[in-house]
Amino acid sequence: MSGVLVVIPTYNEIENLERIVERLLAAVPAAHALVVDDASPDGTGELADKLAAREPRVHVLHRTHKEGLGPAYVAGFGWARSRGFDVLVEMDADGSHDPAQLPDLLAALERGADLALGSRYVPGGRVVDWPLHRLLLSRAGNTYVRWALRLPLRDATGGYRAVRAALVDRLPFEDVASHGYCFQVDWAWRAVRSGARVVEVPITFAERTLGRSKMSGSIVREALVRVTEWGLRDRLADRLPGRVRRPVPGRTRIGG
Ligand SMILES: Nc1nc2c(ncn2[C@@H]2O[C@H](COP(=O)(O)OP(=O)(O)OP(=O)(O)O)[C@@H](O)[C@H]2O)c(=O)[nH]1
Ligand SMILES: [Mg+2]
Repeated sequence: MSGVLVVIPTYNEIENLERIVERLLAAVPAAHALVVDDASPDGTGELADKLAAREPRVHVLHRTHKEGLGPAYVAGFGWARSRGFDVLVEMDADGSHDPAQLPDLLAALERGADLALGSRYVPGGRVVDWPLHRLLLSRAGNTYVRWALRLPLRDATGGYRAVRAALVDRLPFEDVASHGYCFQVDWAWRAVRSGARVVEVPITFAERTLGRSKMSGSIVREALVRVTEWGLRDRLADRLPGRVRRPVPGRTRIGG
């Protein structure tokens, strides 16, 4: 598959970054990596610059503030599109996503998918070494998402995915406002509703061994509030036959 860019968002991942980039380039030598760093105080951004200086397949996008995962990916996707990559990949820096499984995601795109979601909760998928409370939170979150949004996915919150750039161009990413991992739910849902071919590919997800998690209560609350709001709005729209969810052509102002 040509033109693959792996976007790796980082915030304080100095112990993990070099290893993940090495593993990635070993697993898929044709891929390029874009590190999107939100001015990590631990020097991750400077390390990324050093890696980029010695390896032409590594690129860095520096951002000035910590804004969360969503805005980092939106910026990374914009960077990728302006340079013509035609497959974009999301991958964490902390080693939870195994680069050796990236060929499985890319193969799903080659078989015709627009979006391949690395899934912990389809047959063959696994979670290794997660404390029970994290596993329960993730399972409960996904169950709620499936029910509230009527989304036919087992793992909509995961952050290891590959997407055709043509789908990224079709979805309105600029108004995907979410910061935490509900960003992942948000755009997976948009992809499914747009009629895209979305498949789940089993992955083995491993707990990070170095560095600290950025998961927080506010990320969980954001996801809960937004998913509930989207689900209610969606159901309400179904119940009001007079309401249309798309602009009415006759009322669309042209050139105005
Ligand atoms: N650029 C950027 N990257 C971030 C930000 N928050 C998290 N990340 C990165 O996003 C990836 C996922 O974050 P994690 O902290 O591993 O979150 P998580 O996977 O939900 O939590 P754990 O499973 O506990 O590690 C990692 O590579 C982080 O460094 C952010 O605000 N900005
Ligand atoms: Mg992680």
